[in-house]
Amino acid sequence: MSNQQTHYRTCNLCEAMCGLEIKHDGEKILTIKGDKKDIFSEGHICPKATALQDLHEDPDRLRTPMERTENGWKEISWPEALDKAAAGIQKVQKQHGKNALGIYIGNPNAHNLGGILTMHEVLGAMKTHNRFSAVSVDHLPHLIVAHHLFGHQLRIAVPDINHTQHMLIIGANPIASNGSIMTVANVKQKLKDIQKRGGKVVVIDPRHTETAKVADQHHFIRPGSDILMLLAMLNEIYAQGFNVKSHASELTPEFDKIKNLATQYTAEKVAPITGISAQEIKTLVKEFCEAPSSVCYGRMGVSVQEFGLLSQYLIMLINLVTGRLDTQGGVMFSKPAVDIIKNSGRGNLGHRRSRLKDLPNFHGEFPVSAMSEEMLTPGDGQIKGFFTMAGNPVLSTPNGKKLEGALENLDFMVCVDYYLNETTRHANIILPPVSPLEREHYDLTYHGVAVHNSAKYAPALFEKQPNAKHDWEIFIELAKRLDKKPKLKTRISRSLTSWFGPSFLLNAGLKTGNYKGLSLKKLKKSPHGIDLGPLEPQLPNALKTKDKKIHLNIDFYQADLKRVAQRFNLEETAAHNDILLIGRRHLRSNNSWLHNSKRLVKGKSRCTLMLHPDLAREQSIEQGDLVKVTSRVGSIEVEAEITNEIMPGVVSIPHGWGHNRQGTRQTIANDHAGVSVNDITDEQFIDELSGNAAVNGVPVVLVNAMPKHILQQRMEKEDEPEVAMA
Ligand SMILES: Nc1nc2c(c(=O)[nH]1)N[C@H]1C(S)=C(S)[C@@H](COP(=O)(O)OP(=O)(O)OC[C@H]3O[C@@H](n4cnc5c(=O)[nH]c(N)nc54)[C@H](O)[C@@H]3O)O[C@H]1N2
Ligand SMILES: Nc1nc2c(c(=O)[nH]1)N[C@H]1C(S)=C(S)[C@@H](COP(=O)(O)OP(=O)(O)OC[C@H]3O[C@@H](n4cnc5c(=O)[nH]c(N)nc54)[C@H](O)[C@@H]3O)O[C@H]1N2
Ligand code: SF4
Ligand SMILES: [Mo]
Repeated sequence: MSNQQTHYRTCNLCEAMCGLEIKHDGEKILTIKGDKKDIFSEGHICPKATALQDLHEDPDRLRTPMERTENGWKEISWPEALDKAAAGIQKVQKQHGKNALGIYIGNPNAHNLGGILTMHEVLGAMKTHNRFSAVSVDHLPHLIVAHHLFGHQLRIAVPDINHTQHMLIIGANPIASNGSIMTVANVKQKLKDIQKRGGKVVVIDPRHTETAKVADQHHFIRPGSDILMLLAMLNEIYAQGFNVKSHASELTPEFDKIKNLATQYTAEKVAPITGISAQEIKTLVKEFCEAPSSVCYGRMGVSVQEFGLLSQYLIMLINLVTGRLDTQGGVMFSKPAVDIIKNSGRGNLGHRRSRLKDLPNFHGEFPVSAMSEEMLTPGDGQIKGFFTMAGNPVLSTPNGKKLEGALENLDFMVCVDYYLNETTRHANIILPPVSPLEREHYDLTYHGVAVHNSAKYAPALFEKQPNAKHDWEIFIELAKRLDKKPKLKTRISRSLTSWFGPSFLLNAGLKTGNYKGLSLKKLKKSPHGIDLGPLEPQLPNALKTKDKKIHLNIDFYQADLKRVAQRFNLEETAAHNDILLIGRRHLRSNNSWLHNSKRLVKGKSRCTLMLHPDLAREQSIEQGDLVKVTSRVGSIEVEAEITNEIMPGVVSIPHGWGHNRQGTRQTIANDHAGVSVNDITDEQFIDELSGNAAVNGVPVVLVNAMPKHILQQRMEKEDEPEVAMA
């Protein structure tokens, strides 16, 4: 007899916070659809949502702790695993000092309520300065700009996409990524709505992306040259007299200094290098400024490249001097129910510098680009033990090959992860948490950068198995073992969390948060979420600087212009000829870890090298040929996809593939392996100002490794081709 039930929750896979309606019969999932009544997403979902079922049911997903032994992997009990994990970490730290333990925090932690609320327990107990995370191949520049200007790393301004009349999108592809540092569901519709209201969408990207296809205008830009375009735009704003005073500028003591920041970067001078003509840059500025409202927004393409921080700074300056900061339709601050800003550190840049590369840390984390070298280079402070939580840095961070070698040589490694994958296969102990459907959810992170204020809580859909642990339970159990003499306050908070689960912390956050009268009880009564209204101007209250002013720190940023001058010669009349590598995302992927879902990976290989027909001709490459792509650090071989979608002189390979490593346990991903672009991204290619990795704009050389017809013959002959084809 069927006993169909309906469960509502928010999808935790990407930043878009889509409401899901899950029909199930006991433990059996029947359907996963968009929740039409969800007040934030109104029924929108993407194909990844169904992967939550695949993930939950995946026989490859680890359900028991694992120990690597001489005879291979062995299942062990939780008490044994936790004891061994703690003992191994303690041994490393005892022998080589506290900092001999490295920690890597991966992206899915940000989508994990219990994880966020308890991570400090385990980090605190480990007491190492050698901490890294995916932030430094991602949005580190956003955090630093927010920290400097607004006084807190999480006081991030987001595009008011629901009200803007003009959206300038630089290096972001929200239609594939579903939006980032801009939590918005159904972004395609939101962009179309801008057009319906008579507004405009303009995209600047070296590829004619899915987003560019919807936009009114698209300009190709030479990778890594955005900073020049942005400087020229800033100068044009003044030249055309569009700079305005606003309530935000009144709060900015250094406002008048912006005008002369870098006046030599005129549209004419930067045009040949960027590939966007002077006239086009002038028109971009004119249209942006003449629109009744407008917003300039940049993501991965401008953040994770050589001038990531300076570019994000310029984007903020452009919004500020045109009066678009904290105004409707411009960049605004979200007002989440739980005030995460009140409850977390404001960020601190350069408090420490990395041992070898002398890179600044931010908020206690060193740039991930420094990680492998810190493991490989002997001396005081060398990383000998490693702890990862929800991360796959072998596939996700620059020069994954080098990292792989470093992991092999560690004394001890523990991973909190539910897959035996490219990173965790190096662990001594793997501690697997429950699946996302077995835990409660409230989006602490992404309500904080949402384009509309709301709050929603969902209980776990399925009760976890008796022999299973949440991420937060693992963290607390490890913390207890590592830190045997905690302070009374810590002991109490650990005990309460262990008893009541993280929702008791969430409830406290709601009750002391930004809206009176909210509580967990109230949220539980509203399974489709509670609407808390559109974004509203919040300056000066939103500022977390002590004097309630916006601090431009102009000297700090201006100093970085030296690097720009060294990198680009304005007297040149044409761009360099280097072939530059960029990344891309696909709607059916999620970084490196959803490739074990058949529904998501089926069909034609997506791990291809996109290149323009002109470049292909120059390099004697034809459609489907296998191309050897070489950078300073190594080579990969990948199938050519010749397309007008990408600008000449640029090639694109998506990240997160390369599931052909030996000894992993992801059957479907193995069958659709692809190659890892991060085997050729360069850990020495960074944004020196922030330490952020530069995975976009990596110079590469192409060689035709094998024409398509030979490749096909080979593949027919061999069951297991030598080259990784998905
Ligand atoms: N489907 C899917 N969704 C995801 C993810 C995923 O892996 N798959 N990942 C999630 C995560 S962790 C994040 S951080 C977000 C990222 O979200 P987005 O930043 O929107 O995603 P990307 O596709 O990386 O977009 C970057 C764009 O920058 C362009 N680009 C590359 N180099 C340059 C350059 O030098 N200048 C300019 N102007 N453009 C450049 C690329 O062509 C690309 O279109 O997506 C999230 N959502
Ligand atoms: N070349 C290139 N490289 C990139 C990017 C790019 O655009 N180009 N994008 C970068 C970006 S934006 C990001 S965010 C990073 C992502 O980098 P990472 O965060 O290191 O890697 P992911 O691929 O997201 O791997 C997540 C891991 O967490 C595990 N996992 C998933 N959910 C959970 C959970 O709930 N609990 C636990 N304990 N484990 C879980 C998965 O099994 C997987 O092993 O990649 C970066 N790397
Ligand atoms: S867009 Fe993101 S949040 Fe929405 S269903 Fe897809 S993966 Fe989930
Ligand atoms: Mo990310």
